[in-house]
Amino acid sequence: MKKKMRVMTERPLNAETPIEHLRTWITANAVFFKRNQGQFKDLSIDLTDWKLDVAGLVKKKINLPFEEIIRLPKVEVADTLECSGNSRSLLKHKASGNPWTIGGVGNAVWGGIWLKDVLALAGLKDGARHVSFEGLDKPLGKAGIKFIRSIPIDKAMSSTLLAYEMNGEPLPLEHGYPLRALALGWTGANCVKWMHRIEVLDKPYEGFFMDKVYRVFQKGEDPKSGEVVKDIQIKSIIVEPEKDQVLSAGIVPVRGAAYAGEAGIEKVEVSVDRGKTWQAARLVGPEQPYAWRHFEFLWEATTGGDYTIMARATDTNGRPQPETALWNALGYGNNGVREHAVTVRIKD
Ligand SMILES: Nc1nc2c(c(=O)[nH]1)N[C@H]1C(S)=C(S)[C@@H](COP(=O)(O)O)O[C@H]1N2
Ligand SMILES: [Mo]
Repeated sequence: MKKKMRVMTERPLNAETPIEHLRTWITANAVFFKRNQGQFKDLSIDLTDWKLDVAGLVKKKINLPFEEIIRLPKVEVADTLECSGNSRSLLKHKASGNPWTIGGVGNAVWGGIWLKDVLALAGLKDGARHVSFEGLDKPLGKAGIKFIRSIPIDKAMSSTLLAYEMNGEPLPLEHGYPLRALALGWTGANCVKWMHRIEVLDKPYEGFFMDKVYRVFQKGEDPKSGEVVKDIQIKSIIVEPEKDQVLSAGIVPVRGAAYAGEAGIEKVEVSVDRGKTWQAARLVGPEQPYAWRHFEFLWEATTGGDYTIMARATDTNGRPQPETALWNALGYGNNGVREHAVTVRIKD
């Protein structure tokens, strides 16, 4: 029996994908990680009165019913989505937030339309610099904080999708039905779900989810002084064998996935001696922009004992995965080689 998702919080739902479901290139919708700031389960979205509003620095404000969205040219693209906080619990020094292990990531083929086609219908005014997305989920707390995020205009015009399908199915409610933004290769926070409003702005949107969180800063610093979390940084995860597994001597396949956001994967190397020596892994499976690449290394384990396995990826811009992650107060972007080491035992 395949394992169910690892639920971290029930309301709102935050749950990660079990490792064994990270072994396929496509992550099935049912086990795809779920990350929510607010409640959505009681949202009743009726397509007949749903509309996408486009406002702000546009020549003509528009609102598009769903039938018009699906009449625009359809594209299908793969995109590996990762929560900024993924692997947080593997950091050596604790950081606050959901205790993700490695399952806050998944790869899907998304069907939808290019954001640039929608912006072209409205027409951009001079001074358009950012595009904000607003979700329909329940605003948070007494202040009624809405999930609103903005991305720079270049990203919006070059490689941002508005998705209404996920792996060939209508976008599931948990993943943002009926429409979500997908800034391809960028972390989940930039990919607003249950989207119903786009506003074109002259500067980044100011609000809780832009200024207080999803920024890289140190303890005691003003969150706003830190960089906004944008593109996914190079990383690799080992999905087989699993930590603490006891294995027989012989050929032990070491498998995993590597991803680098907007960049591709050039190579992955594997070490079975805690990083002393490295050998090339074979890249396997589909190779597509914005999508992870799986790798495999057949390790000949001859002698019994404990072994620490590590993987190290390099992206197509020649940037290597860092040996240890850059620590920050909210524990974002843990992509350290050492933090992702897996220790196993080979039986004598
Ligand atoms: N409206 C809305 N969009 C949202 C969120 C949210 O809480 N509300 N969470 C974001 C975060 S932090 C992540 S990691 C992704 C998770 O997408 P998933 O649940 O489809 O995997 O959605 C993003 N979009
Ligand atoms: Mo996230």
